[in-house]
Amino acid sequence: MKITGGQVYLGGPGKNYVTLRLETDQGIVGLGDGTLNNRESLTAAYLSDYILPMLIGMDPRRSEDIWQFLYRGAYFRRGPIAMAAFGAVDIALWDIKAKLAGLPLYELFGGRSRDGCLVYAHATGADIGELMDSVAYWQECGYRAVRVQCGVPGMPTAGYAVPEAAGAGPHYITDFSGIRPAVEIWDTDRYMRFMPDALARVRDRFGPELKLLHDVHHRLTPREAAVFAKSVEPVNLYWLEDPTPAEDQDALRLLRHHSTVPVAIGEVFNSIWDCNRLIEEELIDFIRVAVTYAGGITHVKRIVDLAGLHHVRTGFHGAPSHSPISMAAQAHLNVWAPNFGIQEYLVLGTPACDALFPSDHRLDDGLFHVSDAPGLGVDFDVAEAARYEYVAGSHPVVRLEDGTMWNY
Ligand code: CS2
Ligand code: MG
Repeated sequence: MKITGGQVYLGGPGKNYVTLRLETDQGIVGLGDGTLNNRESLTAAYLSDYILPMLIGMDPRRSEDIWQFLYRGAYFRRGPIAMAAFGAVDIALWDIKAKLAGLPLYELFGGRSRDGCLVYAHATGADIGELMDSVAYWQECGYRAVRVQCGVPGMPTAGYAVPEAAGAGPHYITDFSGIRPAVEIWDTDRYMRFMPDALARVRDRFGPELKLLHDVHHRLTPREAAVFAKSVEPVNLYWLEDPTPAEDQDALRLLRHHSTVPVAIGEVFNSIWDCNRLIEEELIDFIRVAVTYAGGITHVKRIVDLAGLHHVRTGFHGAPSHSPISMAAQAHLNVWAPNFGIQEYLVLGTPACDALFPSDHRLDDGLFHVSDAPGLGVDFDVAEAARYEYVAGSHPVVRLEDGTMWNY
């Protein structure tokens, strides 16, 4: 069997999806996703200019060897752009493999470990009143888990709470602000004084059943993160996400020493080497890598297996920037993984997105049910794709009030 050609499509409804189509001499087409939020044209170029020409003539069934060829052959290791481009190829090769076998992808991993997979939505509001309405909206939609982000009084811009109108329904939270990023102002003291009480008020209002998650979005120092984690323990969060930047994997030791709050980290990682210590030393409870960003199914499955040895569950990233193709790949891993935790999943399906990526995956009663169609169970309408083009943009940057550059 041989790869005979392929195309890269850049664009989509509300997001610059990077979609890879691989064609084979047996008429089977594989779909992959290389969408790297905020820098999409770079992975598209990596695929078009370098990878696609190399793949022609290769046997698509040799997905492991092709992964090693791309990773070792690049010489300069890892990095988000390369690993997202490799991820697109890998997802497409697994799609081809499963279609060749006439099986849904999860069967190739080891079959189902569950029927439906727990998902969570994003509740947000510019103030506590809007936030309560937003939590109520997603609970009424059937979600059993909700991420809770609230604007902070006196914080000039939100504080990583996208001030959407409560109950806005299925929508893209496009955090893009044009190619020159908007500047958001952050004040840790205001956040530390306000957020624990806001989270406690949400817990009081919605009771003990609803799973509540909160994303600190890398904004605290390790010490501040330890103080904050301790202060929110009474809220009984399902997880506290990205409490402190984790390039320094040792930074989590302090928090772990002072608090039992569950910690979720990983959406900015692109390889097992970014998180192996966090997992092996059990400094986290959930690993948040995204299949596209972390080199595709082949590499992420290694991360999931390592996590499974250390009581770490999966909580794959699933922001609205993720294509239905990468979300489908994650859905198949979710239904197989013995150490599955939860999946971030916002888009309830918009007509434009469903027209571009037809599939019979479905959300029911707060659980995601993956398609049993052969392969990923998602298609790509090439004619529909012609309606979209790339729109350059970046999400905001963050500075402290004195102008110091901080973490978005
Ligand atoms: C967020 C992301 O969903 C999340 O957990 O951290 O939406 C993040 O802000 C974006 O992916 C950044 O591009
Ligand atoms: Mg996050």
